[in-house]
Amino acid sequence: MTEQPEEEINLPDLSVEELLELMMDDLYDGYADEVVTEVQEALARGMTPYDVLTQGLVAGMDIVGADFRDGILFVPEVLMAAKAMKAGMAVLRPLLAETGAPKIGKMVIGTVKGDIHDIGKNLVGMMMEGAGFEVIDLGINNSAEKYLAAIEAHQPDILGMSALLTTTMPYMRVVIDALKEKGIRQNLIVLVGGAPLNAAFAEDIEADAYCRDAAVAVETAKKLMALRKART
Ligand code: B1M
Repeated sequence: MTEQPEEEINLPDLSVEELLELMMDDLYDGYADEVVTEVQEALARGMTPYDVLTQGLVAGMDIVGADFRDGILFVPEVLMAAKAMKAGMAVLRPLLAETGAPKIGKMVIGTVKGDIHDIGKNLVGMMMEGAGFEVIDLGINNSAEKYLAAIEAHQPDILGMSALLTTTMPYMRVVIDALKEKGIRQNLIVLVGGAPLNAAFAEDIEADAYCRDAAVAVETAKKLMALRKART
């Protein structure tokens, strides 16, 4: 990544590409306030919230992920970047959720037991809200019991599970088995996602679908909800 320039940067002087580049750099460096200002500037330029999210924040986080993997960044730096990402997402969240449309379904979502990664899960929740779903977010580190209790309390159409670690993704099977044991598996659409998963894994644990990213999660949820409605 490029060094932070010493001179004052005047955001309106930057092209959109330079602005996005700066947003990615500042996210990488964990500068939350700067990221918020740049997100606001990009929106003021007429970029859609979705484009700011994907071309600025998610693109920046991808670089953080690669450098974390390669041992260039370490946990404290990644945490700072994650904080900056969350600050930017907080600006976009109400805009992405602003549809005014009637709710088209209800989703309970959470990261599985043993796993504290929540950025991707939060993004999925935001995009689902934006698409007109009611979203109940259980946060991180959810046991099967917590999922079951939330399903009983909220009666969702969809259960979404996220896992970012190869060591925690098998826990999704534990949750699905618990749904089967309770006799409620067939009442729910189960969607799973997270970087280490794939479609074969989702099929193996008998989830309804693997969602590569938040946009796919929305499309899949809408498609499976429509199929379900057509059957009833
Ligand atoms: Co972690 N971490 N981390 N980490 N971390 C990864 C996942 C890792 C791949 C990094 C690496 O080595 N390259 C690696 C896992 C390796 C493996 O399992 N094979 C790893 C590790 C090892 C760890 C620790 C064990 C490190 C340590 O302590 N030694 C530790 C684990 C702690 C734990 O969970 N018990 C740990 C800790 C952390 C931080 C706390 C520092 C921080 C998390 C902060 C937070 O989430 N609040 C962190 C981060 C940020 C990452 C990376 C860099 C970025 C993850 C991220 O937010 N990506 C990550 C590297 C990477 O993934 N490239 C890494 C951006 C996000 C938008 O993408 O989450 O994939 P993603 O979500 C996407 C899709 O996957 C999908 O849609 C999302 C949006 O498009 N999706 C869903 C996700 N969930 C979905 C659910 C759905 C549908 C779609 O439901 C329907």
